[in-house]
Amino acid sequence: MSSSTRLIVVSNRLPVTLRRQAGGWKITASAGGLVTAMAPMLKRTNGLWVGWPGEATGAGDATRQEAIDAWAGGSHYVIVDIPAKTAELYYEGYSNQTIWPLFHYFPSLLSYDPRSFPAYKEANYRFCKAVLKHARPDDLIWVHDYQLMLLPQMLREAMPDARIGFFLHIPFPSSEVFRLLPGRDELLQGVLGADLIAFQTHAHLQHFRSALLRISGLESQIDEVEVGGRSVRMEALPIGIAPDEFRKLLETDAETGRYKEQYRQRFRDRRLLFSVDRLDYTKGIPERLRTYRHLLQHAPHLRGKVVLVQIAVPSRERVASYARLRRRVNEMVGEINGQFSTPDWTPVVYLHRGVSRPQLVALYAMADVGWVTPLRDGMNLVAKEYVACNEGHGVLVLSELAGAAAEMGEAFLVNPFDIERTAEVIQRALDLPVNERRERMDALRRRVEFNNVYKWGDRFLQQLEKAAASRARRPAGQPGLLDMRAVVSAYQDARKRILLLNYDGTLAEYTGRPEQAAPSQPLLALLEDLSRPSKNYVALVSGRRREDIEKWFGGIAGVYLAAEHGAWIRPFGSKEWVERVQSRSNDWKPRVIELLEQFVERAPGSLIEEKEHSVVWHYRMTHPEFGEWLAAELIGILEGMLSETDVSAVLGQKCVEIRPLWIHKGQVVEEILKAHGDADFRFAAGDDRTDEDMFAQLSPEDWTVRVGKGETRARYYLPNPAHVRALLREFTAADVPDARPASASV
Ligand code: GDG
Repeated sequence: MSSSTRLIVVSNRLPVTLRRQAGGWKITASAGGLVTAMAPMLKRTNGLWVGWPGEATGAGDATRQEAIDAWAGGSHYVIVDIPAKTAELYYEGYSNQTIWPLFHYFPSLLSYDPRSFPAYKEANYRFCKAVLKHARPDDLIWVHDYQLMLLPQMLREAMPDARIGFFLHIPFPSSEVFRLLPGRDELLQGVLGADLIAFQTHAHLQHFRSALLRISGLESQIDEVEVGGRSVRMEALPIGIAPDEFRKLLETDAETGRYKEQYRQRFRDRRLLFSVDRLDYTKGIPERLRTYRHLLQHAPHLRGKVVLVQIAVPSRERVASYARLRRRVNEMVGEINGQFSTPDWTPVVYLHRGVSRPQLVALYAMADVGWVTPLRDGMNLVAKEYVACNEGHGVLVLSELAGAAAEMGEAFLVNPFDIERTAEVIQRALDLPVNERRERMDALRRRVEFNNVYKWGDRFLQQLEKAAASRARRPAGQPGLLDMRAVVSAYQDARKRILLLNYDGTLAEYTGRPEQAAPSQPLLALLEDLSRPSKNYVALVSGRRREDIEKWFGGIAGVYLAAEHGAWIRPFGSKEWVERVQSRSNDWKPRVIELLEQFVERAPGSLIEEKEHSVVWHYRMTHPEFGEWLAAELIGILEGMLSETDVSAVLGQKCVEIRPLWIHKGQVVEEILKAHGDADFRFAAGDDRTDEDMFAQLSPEDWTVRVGKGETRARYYLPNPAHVRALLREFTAADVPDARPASASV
């Protein structure tokens, strides 16, 4: 980060609590991984934290902001006030009863009040205004989590050049689940306002990409998506903990030491199973209790020998599903203790409240099993904290549905819904020889220490700076209308020219059926004229079948032809086609065609086009909305079906094309540029997603032209193929200033 860069953190809650007290305000800082990670960066950059104070009263009372500034020694905390009713609908409503259950795969717990989305918008807007009041052009703005998904775009509209990053702490669900969300399109557009969007795991990132495609029709690359003439980077950046803080407590804190000794005595003859969670239905507490009951029933020798300490920190108590959960957990604990307790043994020690850090750390250190089995979790820091604090004798039993599972392979991974298997695994963990326990724990500890929260924060900001810098280098905003005079003059001045032209939708209008789009005589003459000057290298880069391209354009000598997106080429000056094939396996084709046939039946008027290396489903002739809807469904099915292959499905202009990943127009352009890198005029025109691969090979100074509307990385646009033909005609006229070209009537 450069010295003038300042960090602005925006999160739903400010990391402080404010209570009114006689003569002023009582302010206490909250602890937690995020605060720990942000603190050094905020300090280093003299940064700001913008957030809502939650329950605190005192909106409009200036003494509150003054008190917090005095406490922080400067204006480091910016309070966002939200009126009570809006706050309820925004926070308890849309955030915690709509987004939260859905993103954690609990659609049955989703409840949606139509007033809550406008309130969510309003709350996001209040955050936006607060940020705008303080933001400077050089700042890095880091927006956190699901409560603020509209904020990046709101900020982008107000500050088009701002550097904005977004991190989602919770899972991003499969697009099948995400599509159930009222407000889904706005939320996607909202986060796309950022330069960098980061997730806890690759799986979440993939789900997000799939939602972009299936809900917004946006194609993305592995880590990038084009939107509104900008590119947005996407990353998986798993959050870590601050291991030093835990180590410090263990090594030097007397209170922690006392608790450790106390627990050592208390659990002397027993094995300690330990869980700590917010009391949330995603954390799998009832399932854990059921598993424990099963264990005690089926492994009677463990009775009296194990204790489960379950800490459940009260959370969101005003939401009905949480109140129900609380009752359910109380009942279950009562039942288990009622059934199995003896005068000197209680199987479950249940605390419905938080404990102090020293107590928590002492329990982590002593526990024989860290039982961390959420039904779904973005990351789960408890798993990492347990590993950081344990003395090496313990075993981590971790849900495979927590984001942490992706990095913690040495844990015993379980499916928490499978009670019998999980109970077996707990038993195995208890029986595991001590050296194996140590080996696993050491490997885990090394990773937790290495991938700590400081690295996570640094990495996020580095990536954000990079993403914003590459946006700034790109020409700003939407493509501008191509200035004919400027391009013709550049063409005229050039010593060597490359012209890369797509055919359908670029040189010729679309027709109902692909075979009806044969080029007109004047168009052929125009291409002939264009390719005549010796300094011109004209390439026709099409996705069509080789037969079509050969039949239609084979007669024009000097033109380079590429068919099937470059699977076949006819180089400059050659009459022979070359097959640029790296793998001949077309095994996937019959299965795909079988599927497409079902889609043809469902959408009368649609049709299948089979090429040598690809297959296309065209739906131009179907009902437009139904066609789009089916195309999204088809892509979703194909994504799963082809996940193990190098074949992918791409949305084209009213078609879905299925082809090997290695075939794309970018490759053709790369080869042409390699051979003719000295060309000082480079022009490319195309109209659909497959042409973006062409544009990607060219640099910002080149003449890249998108034909028609749509997301593009091209610098310019032209409204339709007639304009492209008119431009090419101008080119040919520029070469023969005094003579009208033969193709003047195209
Ligand atoms: C969200 C995502 C993601 C808990 N009880 C006590 C206590 N804690 C502390 C733990 C830990 C934190 O609370 C809980 O963090 P988690 O990661 O487990 O869960 P969420 O609150 O749901 O957080 C989650 C996280 O964001 C970060 O990105 O991992 O997936 O849902 O630090 O130590 N601390 C004290 N007493 C307690 O009783 N002192």
